[in-house]
Amino acid sequence: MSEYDPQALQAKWQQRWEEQDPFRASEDAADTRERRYLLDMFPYPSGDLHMGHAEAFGLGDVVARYWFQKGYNVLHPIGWDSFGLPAENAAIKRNAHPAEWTYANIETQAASFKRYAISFDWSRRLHTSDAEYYKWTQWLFIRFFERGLAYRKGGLVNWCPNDQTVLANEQVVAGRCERCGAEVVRRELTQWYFKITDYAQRLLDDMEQLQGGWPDRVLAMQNNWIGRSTGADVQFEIEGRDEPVTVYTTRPDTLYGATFFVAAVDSALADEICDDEHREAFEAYRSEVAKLSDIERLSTEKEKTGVFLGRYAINPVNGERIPVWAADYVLSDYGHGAIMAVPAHDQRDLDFARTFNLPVKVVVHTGLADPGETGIATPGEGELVNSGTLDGLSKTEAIAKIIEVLEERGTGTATVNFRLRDWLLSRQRFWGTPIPIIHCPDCGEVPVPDDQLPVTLPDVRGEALAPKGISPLAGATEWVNVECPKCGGAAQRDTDTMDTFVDSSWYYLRYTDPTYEDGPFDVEKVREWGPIDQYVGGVEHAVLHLLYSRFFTKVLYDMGMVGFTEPFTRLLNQGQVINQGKAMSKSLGNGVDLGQQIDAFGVDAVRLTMVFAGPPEDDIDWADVSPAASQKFLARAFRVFAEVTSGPGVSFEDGDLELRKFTHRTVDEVTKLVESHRFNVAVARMMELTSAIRKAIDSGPGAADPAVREGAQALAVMLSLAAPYTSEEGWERMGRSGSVFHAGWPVAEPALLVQDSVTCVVQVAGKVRDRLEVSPDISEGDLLELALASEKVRALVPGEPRKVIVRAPKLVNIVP
Ligand code: ANZ
Ligand code: ZN
Repeated sequence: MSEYDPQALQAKWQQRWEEQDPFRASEDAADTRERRYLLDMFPYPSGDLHMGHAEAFGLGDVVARYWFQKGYNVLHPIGWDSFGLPAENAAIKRNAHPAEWTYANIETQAASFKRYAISFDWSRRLHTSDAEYYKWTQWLFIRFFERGLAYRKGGLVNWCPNDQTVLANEQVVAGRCERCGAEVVRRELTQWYFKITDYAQRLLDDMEQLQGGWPDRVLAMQNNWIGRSTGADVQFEIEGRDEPVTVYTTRPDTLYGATFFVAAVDSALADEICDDEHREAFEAYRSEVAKLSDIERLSTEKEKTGVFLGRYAINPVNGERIPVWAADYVLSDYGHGAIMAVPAHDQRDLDFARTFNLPVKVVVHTGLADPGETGIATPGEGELVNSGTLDGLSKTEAIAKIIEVLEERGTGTATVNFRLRDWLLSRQRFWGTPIPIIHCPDCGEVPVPDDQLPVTLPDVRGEALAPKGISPLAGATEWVNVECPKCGGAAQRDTDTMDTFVDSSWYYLRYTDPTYEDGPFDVEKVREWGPIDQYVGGVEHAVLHLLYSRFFTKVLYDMGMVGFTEPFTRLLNQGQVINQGKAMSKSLGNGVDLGQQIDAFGVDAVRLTMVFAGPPEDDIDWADVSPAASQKFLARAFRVFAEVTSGPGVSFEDGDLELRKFTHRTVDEVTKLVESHRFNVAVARMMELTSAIRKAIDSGPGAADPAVREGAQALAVMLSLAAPYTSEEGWERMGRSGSVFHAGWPVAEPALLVQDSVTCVVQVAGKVRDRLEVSPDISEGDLLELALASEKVRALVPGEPRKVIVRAPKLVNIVP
């Protein structure tokens, strides 16, 4: 193998690494090395690894391998998020069990990960669909249930008509199912929820800990999703109803401008207060709306619709009678499901008012034209008018004052509201964690006793899994019918399974000891390893997995099981791999197959291309990068390693000073670049070092010079982060024993980083007039200033020069 042959290197080293198992985290108590925990979001086993995996895991591996080189005790585990719909759909199609497809794909992916040389600790592998894992998902569910954090309620839920299952709000993207893209409809169902809303404020507050460690955009997305707003709850009497009705408003200052009242058409309130005369129209309208998605309901484009309910509400501040309407733009599950409408200052209310000819009353003078005429609401700052004692106040002053008044009279209070809803976790599908609850006609919801966990899935396969709107588990009568654990009477198991996001909300804790039998995780070990120092994954999880995991961690903290409140200290969101400017897709025919790329260019070239393409957060357009060029570079580095002729014991101090300085400067820079995740620039520096060594071999001190060995060794270690096969082979060729992976990160000697000065020639009209000693990295501006300040130059160029040419650091030419 004197020529660079990536496929041969892969065959050779993959086998050796399999034997050596080089990346085990140490649990030895005597091992005092600092611990670091790096985690890539675990994969879903759909088919083989793809380009997206290659990028995400390739970038994470740069950090992990850097930490190994730095001598940390690194935990870098891998497992599979292996429950979920695609397995079930494949099983229906092939008349098989979802486990067959799932575990076959896991094996395929595991083999590909090994070939792709990610530095995993393979001894910690876990699969969320293993009974020994989901036993603990169930155990956690029961703990949440006992704390009142898992509960069942009826209500309108998001329903995917294609997958025949409910979805959490987080899984509805622009009105469509996050998984299959079908338009989501609403259905009335009784379902299990996690009370994530109890943690809304803490989910916001603790983001403080994540500042700087997480991308700003992810924090902003979570912030928006949680959607905290401050305002007031205001009580309105409804004529002929005993109890007042509460509305939530962020603008209590506009109370005098409320000219009508709206209840969500699908709310119990609307149904209750509609009078006989209007009932027919109301019910017809309600069934029309039931067909719409939330997105359609809230669309500002859509013509406003609604019906008058025949009743009046009383404005608590001025006693005015205002008509009560039902409409779809008010949602039943936000605030209190009813609003006071202030058309002058809220656009949706104004659109509605104009559609139904309702009055518009300006109560904040903003200096803008009358909304009743322009059709443009004025929500901004201004001075209160037509508002009794509030007149003359600013918006902020008026909000404070009116809240005071309302509280005094007992008709309102200051309130904080969150847009976040509870997490709907039941799924009417088979391939998931069974909900460990037994429904007893006498005792109600009874958790399965801990010593009877796990509740394993019954054997259902093929056609029996086809979606029917109820869980396939309901058909497994023997499994469903059980004795009530409390009273012994006839009872039935819950037949829904959990959202797979429950499985992935705690897996990072289990890696610390994936076979632990006394709990979901070993509390001691989590204390030693947690929280995760660096998490790597796609931004598509910004409000799903990342929010749920943060919630779980806080609950576990409250249970005394973990000592931290945030699971992921730092988060890296890699970009996407796209092709020809577009996301890869079957319909566009622009997919790129990872296996083919590896066959054509070798693992290292593909990995290096991923790392070199640009900043890790940016998308990589595969049409713009060149794995062939990466391969060429690796061949050049390989030849350098192969040509080193001085022995391993040689003293570097005797080496060529210029090359030594170059090497140490590169080490210094690459270290900083890797630390700050500018991996692409780090690769560029390694390429420059490779050229410098090449030059030293060919036209400098020659291959036998100790500086050549020093540079080549440093290069091999640094390059091992992105190109493990080439580096490992190079290391062996240079006669080094042991793996390059644990060779230790090179350390730059400060003495070799000091830059000497360079001589700069200063010309006036092309003739040399002066020489200056300057720093080699002087800026053009500074250099010109120095040159113009030279006495010899000033004598010849008294005024403004006509023209200057600056070539820092070596030349300045001035034309007087
Ligand atoms: C009167 C008002 C006047 C409002 C005004 C706004 C501007 P955020 O900020 O999202 O919390 N609202 C309350 N409950 C609603 C529901 N169930 N469905 C639809 N809209 C609802 O929004 C709070 C504002 O949204 C509330 O303040 C209310 O309209 C409306 F010049 O009350 B406001
Ligand atoms: Zn019972």
